[in-house]
Amino acid sequence: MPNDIQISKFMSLVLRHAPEEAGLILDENGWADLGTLCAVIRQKFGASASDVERIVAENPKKRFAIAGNRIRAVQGHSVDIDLGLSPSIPPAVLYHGTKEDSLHAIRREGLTSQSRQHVHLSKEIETALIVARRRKGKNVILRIDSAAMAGDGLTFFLSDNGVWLTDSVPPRYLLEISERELS
Ligand code: HQG
Repeated sequence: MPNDIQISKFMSLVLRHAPEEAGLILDENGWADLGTLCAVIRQKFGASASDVERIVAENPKKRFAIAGNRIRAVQGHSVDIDLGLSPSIPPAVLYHGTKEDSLHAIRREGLTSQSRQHVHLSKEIETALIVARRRKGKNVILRIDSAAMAGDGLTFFLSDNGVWLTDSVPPRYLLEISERELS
């Protein structure tokens, strides 16, 4: 039984950040050749093409999309690709989970995309908490006034797996949620 999580992490790595590690070339929309990826995965993990299809279908966050003989990650890229998403009107409020260590910089410059192409935001506060908990340290949840941002002409995109994406969030649209409100 191949290690699905390991394979999924490898797929995220090569489809979002380092395609060259699997000899892949991403087109301008982030699509890569599925056969090439499956061949690398067979060699590295002993998993078949149908395992790859199953891993894509069963991925809990629906991180990947297959179209014919092509595959791509639906968000989270650091490589410069265009997902081709149309701007969407966001819910009035969105959330972002982060760590206390980052707060000083975030208060000063707002949320910036760091190594990725976008800032990632969620509709549910619970999702933001899960994102924050991926890292060590004290969790901080930020409430984003997305209605005001959209009203000021800032653009949002909704990824195919339900993540809200935007270029950056200036500090004036951020509100820190206290621990008390979280419990
Ligand atoms: C922080 C996972 C200092 C930001 C998750 C975050 C998500 C700043 C970190 C997805 C900052 C970037 C994305 C500033 C933002 N100064 N730190 N001005 N602005 N930050 O991993 O949102 O499992 O690139 O708060 O579930 O944590 O990969 O972004 O802590 O959906 O599919 O800089 O990754 O999805 O970290 O996570 P990341 P993220 P997957």
